[in-house]
Amino acid sequence: MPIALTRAVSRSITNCELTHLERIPIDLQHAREQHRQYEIALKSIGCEVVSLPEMPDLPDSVFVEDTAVILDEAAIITNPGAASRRPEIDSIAEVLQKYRKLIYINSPATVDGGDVLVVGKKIFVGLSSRSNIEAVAQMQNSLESYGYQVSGVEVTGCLHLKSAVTNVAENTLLINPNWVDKNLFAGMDFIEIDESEPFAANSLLVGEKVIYPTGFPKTQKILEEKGIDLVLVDADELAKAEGAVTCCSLILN
Ligand code: CIR
Repeated sequence: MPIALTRAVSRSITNCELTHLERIPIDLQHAREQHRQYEIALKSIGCEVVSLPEMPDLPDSVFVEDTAVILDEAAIITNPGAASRRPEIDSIAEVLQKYRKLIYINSPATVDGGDVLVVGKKIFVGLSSRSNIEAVAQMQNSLESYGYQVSGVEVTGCLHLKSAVTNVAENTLLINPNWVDKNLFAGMDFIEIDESEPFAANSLLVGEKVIYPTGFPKTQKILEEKGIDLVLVDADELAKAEGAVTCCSLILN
């Protein structure tokens, strides 16, 4: 049974980091209800949900994805690109050390988990405002012995690489080709988002099911027509904090 680590929405979420979005009010109760539904969706697809307590003073702490990268052999504890998010990592490391050997990323390297796309033994790191080439080098160094190949990829127009591209099935990527170049992922199959829904590329694959937001009906239809098995969740309240469905969990297979 996969384990999904989540963390309760912080009461200070309204002070979250924002890069590409204007700040608009976030309804805490609504965000918490949608987060609860997300946890229910994770359980419905067979995950054991380990729900960590709220961190009242860390606005973005619900977005646990950014604090770690889970591999079969180890967990990378990131050094988040936004200084406000670095205090999130210690408590995640404390939990993850029960399940995995830990590998730490150290300054000047910075990386957010949202920038790290793992496809088999290939690891793509978005070179974004949060993640840099030093992190690519540190990850390559630490993971070479496990057979991983780590590369940095340019990403534009969005916060993280996984805003632009995620796995939706074995060897198949859901992608916004305006934000990341398809040619970087040689040998993969692609499903392109509907162009009118630029934020539609973030989906969470667990086993053969995909947790997917209700806000992108055109891309949803494209996915359904391709036979992707979707579990739909409302995620528009946390989207105001620039978070999406991958961001709210760490999955340990
Ligand atoms: C941030 O800017 O760090 C948060 N407001 C949003 C993080 C979303 N995380 C993700 O896409 N992995």
